[in-house]
Formats: sequence, C-alpha cells, structure tokens
Amino acid sequence: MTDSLVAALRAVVGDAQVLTDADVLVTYENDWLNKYHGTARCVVRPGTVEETAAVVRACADAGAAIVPQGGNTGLVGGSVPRGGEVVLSTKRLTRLDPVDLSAMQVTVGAGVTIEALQRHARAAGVDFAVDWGARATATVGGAVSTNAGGSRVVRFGTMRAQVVGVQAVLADGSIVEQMHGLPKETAGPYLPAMFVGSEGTLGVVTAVRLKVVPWYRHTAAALVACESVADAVAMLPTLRSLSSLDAVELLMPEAVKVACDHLGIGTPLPVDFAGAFVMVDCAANDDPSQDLARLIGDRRGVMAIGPQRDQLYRIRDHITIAIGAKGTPVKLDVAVPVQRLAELLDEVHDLIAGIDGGELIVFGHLAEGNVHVNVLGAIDCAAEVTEFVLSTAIALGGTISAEHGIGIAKAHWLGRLKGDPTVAALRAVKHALDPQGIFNPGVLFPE
Ligand code: FAD
Ligand code: 2HG
Ligand code: ZN
Repeated sequence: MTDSLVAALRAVVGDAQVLTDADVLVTYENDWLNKYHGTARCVVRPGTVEETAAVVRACADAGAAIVPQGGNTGLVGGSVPRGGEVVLSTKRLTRLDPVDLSAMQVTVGAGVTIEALQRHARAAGVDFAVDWGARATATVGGAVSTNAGGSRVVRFGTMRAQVVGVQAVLADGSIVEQMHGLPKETAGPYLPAMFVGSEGTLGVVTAVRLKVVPWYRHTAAALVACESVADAVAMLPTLRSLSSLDAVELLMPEAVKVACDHLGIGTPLPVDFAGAFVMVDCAANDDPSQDLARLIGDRRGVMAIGPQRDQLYRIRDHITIAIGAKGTPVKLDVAVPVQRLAELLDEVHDLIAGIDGGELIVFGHLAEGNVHVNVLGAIDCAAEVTEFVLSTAIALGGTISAEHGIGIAKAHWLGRLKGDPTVAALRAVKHALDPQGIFNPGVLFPE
C-alpha cells in the first residue's frame, strides 16, 4: 500500500530524496551511541528552505510527527525516531555564503558540518570558534539546536555566543528569519536566541548567520600533571591571565589511558602518580609557547607544539570513541560552579567505588566546571548512577546538561532542574508555535 504522506513528500523533493528502504533507513534510526533506536516512517531530505517548508506543511496536514536530524552525533537520543516519525534530514542544506570580513560574519546552511565551516572560514583568513571531536559529522543546525560547547568556550563562549541570525521553518510551514546580523537592534525579543538549545522542538533551523573569529596561526599546548582536581582548579586564575588561552581541558588519568590504549600509543606522561591532568592550549598571532612554558613553571608537564600538539588533540578527541569501544557507558554531562568541582567528583568517585565492576572515566572542560562522567560496567544500575550524579550536580548549584542537551535521556529531569513555573513558560512557547506537537515529541518535555 502506498503511504499517501510519502507520495506527498516525493512530490515536494523528488523520489530520490524520500528514503523508505529499511537498509538505508537504519543509519538514520540509530544514534551515535547505538543506544537510542526507533523506526522512521521515512527519511526526507529537502534541499532548500522552501522545500523544507513544504515538507513540514505536508507532515502537519497528515498529523505526522517530525524528528529533525543533522549529523546524528547527539548523545541524548533527540535525533532519532522513537516510533514512526518522519526524519527530516538537513544534510542537503549546505549553503556556504562568502565570509563577510567587514562584519566578521558568515551565513551557512543548517546541514553544513562544523569542519566544513571551519575550512570555509580559514580559506577567507578567519576561523569558526566552536570546536569539538565530532566536527567532521556534526552540523551547524545540530550545534545551534543543542547549544554545543566544546573546548574553546573559555575564549569564545558556546554556540549561543556565535549566533547572530537564524532562518527556520515553523510547524505551520511558515518561514521565520532574522538574518541581517546587526549587532545592535532593539525591536522586541531576539528571535534567533529562541532556537538555540531548542533541540528540534520549535521548528527546523534551515540556515544560520554566525560570527567568525580571528584565525590564530601560532599555537602551543601542554599537558600538566596535577596532584588532584582541586589542584587543577587552582591553576585556573593563572591560566586565565594568558591572553592567548584557547582551551583548558580536564583529563583524569583514566581518560588519558583509555584513549592511548585505544590508539595503541604510550601516554604522554605517566598516569599512575597524577591525580588529574590539565590540557592547556594557547593560540595567538605570535608564538605563545614561552608564555605557556613560564606559566607551567616547575609543574610536571609536557609542552606540545606542532605534531605533538596534534597528537595531544588526537588523544583528547578519542576519549569518547575509546570508551564506546570498551562497552556502553552510563554517560552524563554535568557542570557545577568550578569551585565545587572537586566536591562533585569526590562524591561520584565514592559512589562508583561501591559498584562491583564499575569503571569511572571522567574528563571535560575545566574552565566551565563541565565534566563528562562516563561509567562502564554500570548499565544494570544506570538509574541509580544517573539519579545520584544529576541530583548531586543540582545540589551543588549546577546543571544536568552543560552542552549535550536534554533529549529524551533527561526529559523527565527538566522540571527538577528548572522548576515548574519555568517549565510551564517553556511549554507555553512550544504550544504556541507547535500546537499539534509535531516537532520532536518526547524531546526536552516528557510526553
Ligand atoms: P543531531 O545529533 O542530528 O541532532 C541533535 C539535536 O538537534 C536533535 O534533537 C535534533 O532533532 C536537533 N536538530 C538537529 N539539526 C536541527 C535543525 N537543523 N533544526 C532543528 N533541530 C535540529 N557536544 C558538545 O557540545 N561538545 C563536545 O565536546 C562534544 N563532543 C562530542 C564528541 C563525540 C565523539 C560525539 C559523537 C558527540 C559530541 N558532542 C559534543 C555532541 C554532538 O556532537 C553535539 O550535540 C552536536 O551539536 C550535534 O550536532 P548534529 O548535527 O549531529 O545534531
Ligand atoms: C567531549 O567533550 C564530548 O569530548 C563527549 O562532550 C563527552 O563522551 C562524552 O561523555
Ligand atoms: Zn564535552
């Protein structure tokens, strides 16, 4: 029997861009962690904003739910179908406008990958600021929708700080856009901000206007051994005094080891005697290595310049992959005020020490007090571990999601984090824009 919605979508985007073969759908139906799965009614890949609007209208007319999907690298289950939704893939929305060097801005399609955007910016002599390990696959639309962070937030902020314009399709198929990128305008609430962190629940982001930043060609990194997490935190004021400071990552010894073992290489420093490692990266118009070396002083550490720096980033970027290769972790992304980070990690450590076969691997973004708590061998007690880590983060004045989003993984936690009045306000916005609830049901707000 022909699905009439599939036929309507084919009329909009052409037969080749509506996928229904089970073999082809499978990559869109399973998430990067291979943890969240569902069946899609079909996958549709519009190539323009007008086609996206017509696709959304057809789905709304049929009462069909839509899951927007970019690179499908999300880690909280928001990018894959749960049961029979239409997956709207943004992969063909790959517009790359020339970089506007006088405004230091660029307009790009939602389906452009972070790596392609960085390459495009560098070809114009500038750079795109937000960067993380999944850059080759993650898209601009996904990054806006999750308010992605990564390693350079200490210098440039998260995606929220880069977005100066958004074009999006709403649930009724209308196109809203504010793309002029004017740094100054006071004309009502700022529409682009609404889509940052909305995780596909308010509409489909089709294009974004973004800031670009200077491309610093001189770089120097270092891996520094610290006695403890508290000792790592104590380095922050000094590190922040470096004008070239580009990244400050916290790598617990077990995180360095798991990545190096996976890559089949030795660790850059012995891991047995360190309580924590700090990976510092500096970037400037002049060589920052002397400043960085002076700052490390007589601490135990290695400087990493050129290929050694690339190797340090290779290790850093492989931690998630290496953990995934060992098993399915309980994966949590929390942040607390950085002065309370050691307290959080002590408590988490004590909890995991009591789990038979539990292996704790912690790493993250030190300057933001953002740690990724990964626990292998704990799937059977995932609920207890999650409850403990998230409630401890909240009790310490922190958050249950610093950069990965809420997705379906933590939807039932939103109220505990934000409180009822805030959730009611957010739901009211959702209902006003999407009264039928066609966009990403179950994501952000529990059904
Ligand atoms: P998807 O996974 O496809 O979607 C994510 C969410 O956004 C879903 O809810 C989806 O419905 C919605 N969405 C996607 N595109 C659109 C659109 N155009 N319009 C509306 N909604 C949309 N994240 C970090 O912040 N920092 C890190 O350091 C980091 N490191 C990672 C490392 C690895 C190895 C992996 C696999 C992931 C990592 N992530 C990190 C998580 C992930 O890459 C980000 O969340 C990213 O922003 C997701 O982009 P995506 O294009 O893959 O989106
Ligand atoms: C990172 O910082 C990512 O590398 C992934 O945010 C975190 O795997 C994780 O827990
Ligand atoms: Zn991260």
